[in-house]
Amino acid sequence: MAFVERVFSGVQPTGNLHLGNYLGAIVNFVKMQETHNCIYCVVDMHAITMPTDVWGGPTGLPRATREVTAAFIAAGIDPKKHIVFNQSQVSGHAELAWIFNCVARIGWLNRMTQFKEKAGKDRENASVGLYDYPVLMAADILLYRATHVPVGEDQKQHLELARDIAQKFNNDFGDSIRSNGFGDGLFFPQPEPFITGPATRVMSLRDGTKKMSKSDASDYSRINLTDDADMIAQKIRKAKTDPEPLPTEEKGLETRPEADNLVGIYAALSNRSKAEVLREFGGGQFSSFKNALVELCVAKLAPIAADMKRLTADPGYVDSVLIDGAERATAIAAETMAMTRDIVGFIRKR
Ligand code: AQP
Repeated sequence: MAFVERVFSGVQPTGNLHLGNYLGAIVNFVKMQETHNCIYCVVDMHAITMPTDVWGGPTGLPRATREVTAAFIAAGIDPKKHIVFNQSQVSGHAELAWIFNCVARIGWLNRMTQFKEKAGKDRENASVGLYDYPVLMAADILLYRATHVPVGEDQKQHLELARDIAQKFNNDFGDSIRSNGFGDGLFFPQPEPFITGPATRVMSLRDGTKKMSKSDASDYSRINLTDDADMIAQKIRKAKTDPEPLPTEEKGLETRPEADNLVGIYAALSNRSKAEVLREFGGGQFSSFKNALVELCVAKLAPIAADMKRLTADPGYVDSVLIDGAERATAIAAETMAMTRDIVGFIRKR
């Protein structure tokens, strides 16, 4: 079956949207609008897999959902040409996740490293939702039969699981797909991860071996999209480095994770390669490179922060974007779900 090329991706409304989310995911969301039909989702149902203090509970969640939506729009996503909505407004995500729960195998989920990291030592106390997170993510993507998924490096394993689920569903229900006239047995596409650019894994400013993350206890580990110029400058000046000058060639970054990270951030924000950045700054001290990085970060992020502030001050407008997006998403999702019910053998009203 020839699939219409469609992009789907999501961001959790768990607060502190940071430079890693921006460079690893949102920048590519913006780019892909030029070539694809795109669906971008604020995945609020994923957010509630963590304890309430992480996502802010019932009063914090709407604020965080609007903030991610505002970041999408401020970064350049066009919610009229494409679709922007919050996951919980489209019931198909949960419905398809249930069917996929019956397709995915426990052994597959047991291999997911993100669950191990997020559950930590107290695994028995983690929510069932956190364990099942990758199955819901597969449903998010395949509900729209999306073919391309722009994500950061950390989501690669989840994307592989989504591909396995699509393939097993197509195999398990191949005869039914054919007898219902829904194609040659390939009902769900194999979604392709789109992990590209010099910043697919932005690291913590305090430790170049750890991912920049919303949940890091230290705010100095990340640059938030809402940080003002002073805060950005403070965080970059305090960022961990080593005593050597910057190398002149990229291979000199191999054993220097902090230097590699800062050069990668500069490269991504200036649309250049790391080699080009090192041609300009290699051999120099970190202090002058950091000054240039502060200037670049502020120039790129300040307009986004200002726009986010303007948008979040108008929650009525942001909600209207999400409601309109959810209506358009529902139309696509309803089609997939009707066919999926027929394929599985569920009786439905016609
Ligand atoms: N450090 C990162 N570098 C590059 N890309 C990143 N992403 C996240 N961190 C980095 C990408 O951002 C998108 C949205 O992520 P999410 O909201 O689903 O959150 P997450 O993947 O769980 O990562 P966070 O933001 O760091 O949160 P916590 O602290 O909860 O782990 C995804 O495409 C992700 O790859």
